[in-house]
Amino acid sequence: MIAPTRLVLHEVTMRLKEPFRISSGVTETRRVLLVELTDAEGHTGWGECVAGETPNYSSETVETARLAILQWLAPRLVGARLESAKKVPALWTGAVRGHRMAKAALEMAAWALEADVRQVSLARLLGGTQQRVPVGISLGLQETIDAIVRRAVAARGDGYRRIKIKIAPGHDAPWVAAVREALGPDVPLSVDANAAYHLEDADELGALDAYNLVMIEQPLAGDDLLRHGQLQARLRTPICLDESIPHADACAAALELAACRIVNIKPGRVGGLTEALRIHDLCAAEHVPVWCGGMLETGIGRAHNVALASLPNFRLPNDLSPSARYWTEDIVEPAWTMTADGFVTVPHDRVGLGVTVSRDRIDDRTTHVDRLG
Ligand code: OSB
Ligand code: MG
Repeated sequence: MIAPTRLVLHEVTMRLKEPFRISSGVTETRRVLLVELTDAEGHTGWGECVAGETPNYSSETVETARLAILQWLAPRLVGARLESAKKVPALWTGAVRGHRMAKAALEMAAWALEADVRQVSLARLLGGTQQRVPVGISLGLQETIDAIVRRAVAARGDGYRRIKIKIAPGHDAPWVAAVREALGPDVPLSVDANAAYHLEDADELGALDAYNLVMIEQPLAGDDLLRHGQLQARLRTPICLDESIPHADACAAALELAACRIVNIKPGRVGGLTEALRIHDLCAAEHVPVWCGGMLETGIGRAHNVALASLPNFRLPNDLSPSARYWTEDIVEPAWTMTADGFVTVPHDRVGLGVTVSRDRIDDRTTHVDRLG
């Protein structure tokens, strides 16, 4: 049973160690909404909203998420009594369309609250089975081929088990060729276009078949499953969908259309962990491997992602880089780390998120607070 009575919405500002550029925009500083849910007994659950400052990855932003949370979502959650966090999405069914990143921040906080109430790890509560999960790195677009090659080689040295580079028109085949050449033939390498191409670019994308890539992530528009199916039929390299999978039904449609052979699950993108579990189970039944993507999360969102990635069908390296890759100082303790051979340990033996949220560090970075209840 969970019965949240109070919500605090903290907005913190976190400066990335290095700007992160994708085909549609660049992030230098993250403004992050953190959800703190508590019940009358003092149990706590934290969630993080992955919406960005601008609507370049998704239509949601920090401001739309704040509005949705305060105006429509939290009033239905705070004061509710629910059998489990799995029942949270039903509070909003029909009444609130979309706003999945806003929903996810609350829903994930509810899962963390339930783990605290039950005194189990979030990983166990979700049904996670893996003791450690493999980590891949996502490298942003660089100014020069030399710069991306240097970063890829450094990442290999750090032990990452898969290296992904962002691509965009004008930053593709020659860049991928140089990275593949520098890494050698066997290092798992993938690319992510963040929806920058059109089906008319199929020849350019087909040229990437030469580089033995694990996958091409989200080549076409997020709402274009049909053309992803047409493109996949022309490529040897598996397509992985990210932006195109906002919920389990879209995933089912993608698989029916053979629009991808791999699925990137981000709980923050799909409305939370309940929907992420549905996508996981659907893909497992269809023998389609999944992996957990990242949204430059703080240690709180990362904790949820690590717990989710411990489920059995997460069979490819996940974008779960250690805290130190992004932040001078994370807001959880201990910071998230990676072993020399590229794994993150799942904290099955600790209650809840498996890390302690540092209230002092949050307070130091807080620019705005809203309260309900
Ligand atoms: O497409 O996976 C993406 C970051 C912001 C927006 C979209 C994406 C990303 C990443 C970052 O690739 C991965 C990470 O958190 O390390
Ligand atoms: Mg992606």
